[in-house]
Amino acid sequence: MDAVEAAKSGHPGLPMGAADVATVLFTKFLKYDAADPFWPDRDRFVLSAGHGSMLLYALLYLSGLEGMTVDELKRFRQLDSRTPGHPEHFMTPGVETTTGPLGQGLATAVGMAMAERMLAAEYGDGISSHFTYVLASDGDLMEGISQEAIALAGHLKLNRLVVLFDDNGISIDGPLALADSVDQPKRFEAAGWRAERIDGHDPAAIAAAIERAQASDRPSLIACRTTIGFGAPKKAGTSKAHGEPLGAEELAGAKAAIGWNAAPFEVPEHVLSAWREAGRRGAAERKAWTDRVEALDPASKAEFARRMHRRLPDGLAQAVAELKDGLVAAPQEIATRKASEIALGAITKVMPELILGSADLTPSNNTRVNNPTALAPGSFAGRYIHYGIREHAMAAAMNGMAIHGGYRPAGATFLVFSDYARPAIRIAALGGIPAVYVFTHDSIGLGEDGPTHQPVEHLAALRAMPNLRVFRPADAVETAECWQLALERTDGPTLLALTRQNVPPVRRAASGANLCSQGAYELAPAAGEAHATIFASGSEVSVALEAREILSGKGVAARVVSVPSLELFLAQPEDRKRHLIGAAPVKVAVEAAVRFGWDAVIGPDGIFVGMSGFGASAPYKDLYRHFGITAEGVAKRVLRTHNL
Ligand SMILES: Cc1ncc(C[n+]2csc(CCOP(=O)(O)OP(=O)(O)O)c2C)c(N)n1
Repeated sequence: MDAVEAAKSGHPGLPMGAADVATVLFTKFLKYDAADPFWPDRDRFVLSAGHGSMLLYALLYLSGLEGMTVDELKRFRQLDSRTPGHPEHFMTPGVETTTGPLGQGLATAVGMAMAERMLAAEYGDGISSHFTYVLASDGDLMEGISQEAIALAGHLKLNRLVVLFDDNGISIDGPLALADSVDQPKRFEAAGWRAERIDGHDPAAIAAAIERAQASDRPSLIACRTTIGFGAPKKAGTSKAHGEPLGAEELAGAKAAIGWNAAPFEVPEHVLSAWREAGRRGAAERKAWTDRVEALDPASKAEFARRMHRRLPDGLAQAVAELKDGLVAAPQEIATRKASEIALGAITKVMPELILGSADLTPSNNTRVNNPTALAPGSFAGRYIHYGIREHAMAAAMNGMAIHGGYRPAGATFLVFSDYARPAIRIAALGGIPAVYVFTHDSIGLGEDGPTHQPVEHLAALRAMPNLRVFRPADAVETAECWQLALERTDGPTLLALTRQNVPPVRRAASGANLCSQGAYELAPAAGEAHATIFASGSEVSVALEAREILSGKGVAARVVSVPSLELFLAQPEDRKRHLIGAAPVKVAVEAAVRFGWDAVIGPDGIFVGMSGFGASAPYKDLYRHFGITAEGVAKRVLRTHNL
């Protein structure tokens, strides 16, 4: 209450309403040790209702987490504080994941619970055995992503996932009844969960329900009936307690109601010491866990540490190098999704932590390689995940697995359906989570499925997202290089946009260096002084090369620059960029997508050969002709502009 008041902004209602639930959980059940918020086998607590962030900060302060001082509480929502408006795991130790966009935390927690069981299947319950608790609000459960997430969790029987639903019947517009009449326990039960309703202000009832949840063979929903803004004389139970400070009068009234006489931000010694003791409860368990890890055989111990620290296996670079040599020696005209499958064939052999999966497009995404076992209900000794047609929960669960530690998730769907996953991709980008998206069918080149399935604006939209790296490799060699770069990255997500259709090999010469690592490189120089530079990505790189040939036949020298990652290229130092863009009078970009973003390379008067609207349904070669994305088309535009 004091912190929200001091910040003159924030949400006091949830912290006040859910304080009883959180207190029982943190002081009696949650396995954690405030001395080490990163202990791998701690219970996870995800505040999915991120707007109630002050609840979490208060809990971390009370538990005695280093760095979470009363001063930080006083700096709630201020620049560079550990107490930002919504919880950010990259800002605040003890915060398990970034939340705020409702529903994300719940779906992320599903991934954490998956990773916990998967690690247990590999290393035993002695190494991985914790619960994942979620505090979710009405808003979390109204969001569509929650349906995807609970269906996945129920199917897999993630029995160590416990959702504490802050069932206060209030959202911003007023009573929930304005817009919702779902029976949440029934909904969860229908998805394979155990569900019950309790009084969320009755500590004994809360404790008993958590005990039942811990013993369940299914994930559990505990609908805790609470009063938002509990204790505030007038605002309690109303949406007025939601998103604004209480105000002096309500604040005084709320404190008086519970006999609280301490000054603002002061916690009486006996209360604080009881909490600090709770914060130390897990110390012995942590020590016992550390001893068990120490007792692992040396190889398992080293491998466990490697994976938890996200260090790549020694064999990865070698595997990619050998693969590239093989591809150059025996060039193949294949789709880049097929090239990705080939790359994964080599990579999965050396990288057991790579967990592939698809949102029900496995045969199209080519993500299932080397015949891995798939996760199944109650069975987690697998390397493959059938997420179902749930792109959004897939991307969020990937975040959870990656943040949990021990796994590098890579999930797949069609590029056009990145829209269905985008909010979770954004969390990965914001939070520096190294997820990999294997998004195939990346342009009109997918052909007959037509414009609903043909991305045109998606590359531009995804490139616009800070800290998301988008790669669109041109052939099998570039695909191998882009996979390597995706896996080498540990500070953010990478998206691979891959073709459905076959593409000719464009990288014919061996190169030890990873030419994709700076986003662009000169693939074919001009014969003599260049009149034109043609930039292209993915499937259009071969179009650019062919155009270069045609132009050469007309006595016009052109060079081709392959741009597997436009934004990575644009982030290079100025002189490198200028050098690669070059001084040719004509600059052309070829990409079967919208122009947006390319002006940074070709300038506003550059020639763009691509799409300006939606695609159409037809065999892909017809579409390329129809939309003028052909070598002849490119050559003609170059010749026309210069009256050559
Ligand atoms: C995806 C998304 N949409 C909208 C919001 C804005 N918002 C924040 S809290 C909230 C609803 C609050 O109701 P509830 O979830 O019941 O939380 P309570 O008021 O009970 O704390 C909304 C719409 C958001 N944070 N995320």
